[in-house]
Amino acid sequence: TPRVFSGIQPSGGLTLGNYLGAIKRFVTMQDEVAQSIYCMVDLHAITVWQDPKDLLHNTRELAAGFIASGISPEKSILINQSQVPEHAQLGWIFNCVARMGWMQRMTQFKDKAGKNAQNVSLGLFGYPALMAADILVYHATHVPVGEDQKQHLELTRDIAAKFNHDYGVDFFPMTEPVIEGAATRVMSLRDGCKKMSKSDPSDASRINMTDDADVISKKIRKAKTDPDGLPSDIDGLEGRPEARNLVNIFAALSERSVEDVLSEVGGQQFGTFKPLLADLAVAKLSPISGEMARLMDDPAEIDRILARGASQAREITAPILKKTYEIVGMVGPA
Ligand code: AQP
Repeated sequence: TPRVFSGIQPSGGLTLGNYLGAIKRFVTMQDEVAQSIYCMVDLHAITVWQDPKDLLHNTRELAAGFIASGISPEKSILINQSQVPEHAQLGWIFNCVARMGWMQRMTQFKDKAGKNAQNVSLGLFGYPALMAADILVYHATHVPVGEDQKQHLELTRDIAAKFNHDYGVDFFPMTEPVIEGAATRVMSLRDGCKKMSKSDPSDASRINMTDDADVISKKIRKAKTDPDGLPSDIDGLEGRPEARNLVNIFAALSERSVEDVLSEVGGQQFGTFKPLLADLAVAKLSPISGEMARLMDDPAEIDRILARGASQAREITAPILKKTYEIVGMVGPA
């Protein structure tokens, strides 16, 4: 039976990229499959420095963002990674399955390490092995993600296949990525060739889920564009990454196809289109940020939801870890 798992790092506030590329799909999938698990991956977040106060705040705010976006703790299991220890336990085993050469090819590592590869944490290098454990400790079959995670999901399959092969078992499933829709790669508002990211030093590059209506409108008004008007078909977006990005965002927010949107707005100047986009973004995002703020007034309730999620999760992860230990030849969890 299909089982869905996905996670987001509490490494900052949620962005429109996280919402359109991941969370929106999480919400629809919770009704399509029998079981879905959504995770705040705090162990991943600390692969780069996080101020402890910020990490704690961002983890709770991310949980609030999930719930405010429509993920129901009754329908899905909502967890914080460090509260389910089997993630890290299986992660260690996968550190011993994954090969250095595989990790060195990961473009996210290369991007994040930059020229500084000797000075980043060992955890950042091993990130994809822990991510494989996050998924496989549930035997998850489907993982909704943005385009940027495709390579890590291929690595997850490589790890599962090598484990199964080395130990002569058919234990871990081959997980399918689910990468769908107009906004699988939302780009920076300042540079149409760069991903919108919570850790981009420029706040103007992204829309945060907690931005108010004025800030959203201002950021969209100031978003980089080219001098031409909007084309009436997709071919006209060729070589125009900023125009494509704004149209993709419009399509994803309004749940229409890019073709359909262009048939309506084709011919408009950005001076006309941007206010339409801003109004749409405010209409879709304000109810979510309002609900997030309301939930954040009661952090103890968020903690209770996460504690309940962790105990539901461990009913799945503990037997899978136990079986893994048996396969590997370990005496087993005490
Ligand atoms: N710009 C994006 N467009 C579409 N999807 C995106 N995702 C992230 N950015 C975009 C998707 O959101 C999920 C969670 O991502 P993450 O928080 O685990 O890490 P990330 O991909 O590294 O996201 P950020 O915002 O760029 O965080 P930082 O700046 O901390 O690295 C994933 O499914 C991702 O595809």
